[in-house]
Amino acid sequence: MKHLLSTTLTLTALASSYAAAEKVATPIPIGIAVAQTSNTALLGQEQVIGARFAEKYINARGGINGTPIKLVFQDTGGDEAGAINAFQNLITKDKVVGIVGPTLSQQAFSADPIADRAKVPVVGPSNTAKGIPQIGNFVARVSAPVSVVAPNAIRTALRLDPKIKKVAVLYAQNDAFSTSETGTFQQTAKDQGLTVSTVQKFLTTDSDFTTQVTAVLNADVDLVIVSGLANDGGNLVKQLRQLGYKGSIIGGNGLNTSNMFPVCQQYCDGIIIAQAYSPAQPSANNQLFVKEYSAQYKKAPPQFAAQAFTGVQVVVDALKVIDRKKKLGEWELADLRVALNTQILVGKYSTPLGAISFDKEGELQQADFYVAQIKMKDAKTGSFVFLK
Ligand code: LEU
Repeated sequence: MKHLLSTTLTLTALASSYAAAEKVATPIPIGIAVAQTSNTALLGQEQVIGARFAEKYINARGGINGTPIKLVFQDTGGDEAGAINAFQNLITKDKVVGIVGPTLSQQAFSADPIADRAKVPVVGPSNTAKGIPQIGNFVARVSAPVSVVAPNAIRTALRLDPKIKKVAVLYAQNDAFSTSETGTFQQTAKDQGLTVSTVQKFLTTDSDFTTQVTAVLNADVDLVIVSGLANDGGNLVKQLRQLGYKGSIIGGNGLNTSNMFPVCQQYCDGIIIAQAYSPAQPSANNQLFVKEYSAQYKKAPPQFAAQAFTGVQVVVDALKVIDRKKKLGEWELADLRVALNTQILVGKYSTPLGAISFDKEGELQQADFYVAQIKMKDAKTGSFVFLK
C-alpha cells in the first residue's frame, strides 16, 4: 500500500512536471477565434481576411526575429457557446501563445474569462462594448470602445444636416455591444440638444421590423440611429426606406461592413457610420499595409480587417521584444503566455490604426477616428466614402 501510494505520487509529480515543461511550438502558434459561420460571419469574414493577411505580411518580413508565426483558426460561430468552445480548443489543444478574438462583445463576456483564468492573453479585435478590458488582467482590445467612436457619427450627421432635431433610436436588446452602443448614442443625442422621440428594441435574429418602423414613422423624426449587427441592421434599414422613411440614418459599428450591401442593397445608400480606421491614415506603416492589401484584394482594407491585422501585429510585436531577451524556443508555454500579456500592455505599436498603446487595464489608446457614408452605385455595388 505504501509502495503503491508513493508510485502514484511519483507519477502525479511526473505528469505535472511534464505539463510545466511544455515548450512553445514553432512556428509560433497564435489563435484566431472569430465567426466564420452564422450571420456573424458577415463581420467575421473581414477579420479572417485581415488576420490571414497579417500572417503572410509578417512572415514575409521574418516573423518574430526570424521565427515564423502560424495562425490557428477556430470558428466561434455567432454565439457564446461557440466562442467558449473555440477558446478552449485554442488554449488546451492548439496550445497557442495568445488569442485574437472573439468577434462579438456578447461572446467576449463569456469566453474571455476562460482565457483569463488560464492566463492566456486575449486581444479583442472588434469588441467595443463598455467593460471589455475590465473582464480580466489578460484581456486587452485594439477596438476603441463605443464611447469614443459612436459620438463622431452624430456630430457628422448634424454637420451634414444642421436642421436635425428629432431622433429615433433602435437597438438589438439581445446583444451586449448594441445595448452598450445605444447608451452612448442616446446620451450623445441629448448632449447635442436633440430630442430622442422614440426608442425601439429588436433582436439580432429578427427579420421583420414592421412594428419598429411604424413607430419611427409615427414619431416623425429626422434622424434614425441603429445599433445592431449586419444582417438585422441591414434588413431594418431596408424596411425603413421601403416603408417611406426619408431622413438621415446612422448605423453603429455592427453595420460597418460591405457584407451588409446584399442585405439592404440600394437602401444602404447614405448610411453614416463612424470608423476606427481609415486607409488614409498617413503613417508609413499604414500606407504600406494599404498598398499591399489593395494589391492583393483589389480594394482598400475595411475597418474589421485592419483591426484584426492590428491584433495579430500587437501579439507579434510583443513577442519580438520577449524573444530578444530570451529566445521563444527556450520558454515554457505557461510562462511565455504570462510574459506576453505583460509585454502587450506596456508596448507601443505602429499599426494601421496609427500609433497605439494600452492602459494598464488593457484599454486601447488610439488618436484618430473618422466617419464614412455608404454610397451605393446600384443594388449590389457600393463603397464607404470617408467624410472630412
Ligand atoms: N463591435 C461589435 C461588438 O463588440 C462587434 C463588431 C464585429 C460589429 O460586439
